[in-house]
Amino acid sequence: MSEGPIKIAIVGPGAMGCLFASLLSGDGREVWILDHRPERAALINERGVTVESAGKERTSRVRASGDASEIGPCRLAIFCVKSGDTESAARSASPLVGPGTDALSLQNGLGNVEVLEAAFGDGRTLGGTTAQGANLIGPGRARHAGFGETVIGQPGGGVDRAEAAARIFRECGIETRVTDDLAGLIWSKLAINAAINPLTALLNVNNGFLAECPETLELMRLAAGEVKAVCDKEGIRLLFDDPFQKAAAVARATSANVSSMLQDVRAGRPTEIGRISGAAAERAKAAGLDAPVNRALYLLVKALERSYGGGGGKL
Ligand code: KPL
Repeated sequence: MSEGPIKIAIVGPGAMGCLFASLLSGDGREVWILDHRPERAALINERGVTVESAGKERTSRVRASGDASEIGPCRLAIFCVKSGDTESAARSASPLVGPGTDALSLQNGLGNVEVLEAAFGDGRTLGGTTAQGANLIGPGRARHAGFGETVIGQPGGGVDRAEAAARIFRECGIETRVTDDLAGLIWSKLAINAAINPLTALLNVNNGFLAECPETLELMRLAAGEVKAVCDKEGIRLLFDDPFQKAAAVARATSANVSSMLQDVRAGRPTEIGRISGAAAERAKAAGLDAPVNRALYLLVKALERSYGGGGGKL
């Protein structure tokens, strides 16, 4: 890739996509959003991306396009689409990925890095998690709802490419660390999401409610425990000893947050339940274990999606 400004593409203009586009913009970096809806891309080109944070608004000059070949190869292609859309997003994003590109998934759930590897080949992908939180409040507009560490790892071990990507994030003031255990990182986030997201979506409550209610605490304990049992059997090291206690602490720390899954339900969008509770239940089955709570949460959220998706109709 030629020398010049660092070119970064964000794949997906949702809450996290807008937040990262805004955080990474500036200082001569060329930040693009790849948006499959050309009319929204046109709006972002006209108005930029605006993020509200602690009562202040910041508008950043970010370019957007519905056509990845207009953007061309980037230093980083950061996937922020819903995990159910990773495959189709990877197909349309392929012109973003050249010899000097790292395709980085910052998505929830299992399987995203594997989809990117299948699309772009070994040695081109990175995975990560972020404790940053955001809510979408309009096209190209997000509210920064939570602050915290972003962690990046690379599949197959080593940290050189992850460290280079983390350096770009840190230069933009984004608190970022690198791990040499990407599987442990992804499964640790999965345990938290499996304990929090479906319950908030089903009960229509903020994260904090779950940590105050004895019944939801018990369901969180069971869901997180099932994820830990898979990890113990498969030799995956979680970042904490007790995923239930960690999930309860995250629910308390993000008590005012509307989880990403509840945001999807409120917006009438498909959720990421298949890559969270569904994937946890499948991996448990493959390991010869039962995960009845994750399976039930998966089925309940799928039924909820159908109720607003035109299947049964809401009363
Ligand atoms: O990652 C999250 C999400 O909403 O997807 C949590 C940790 C639950 C914070 O809201």
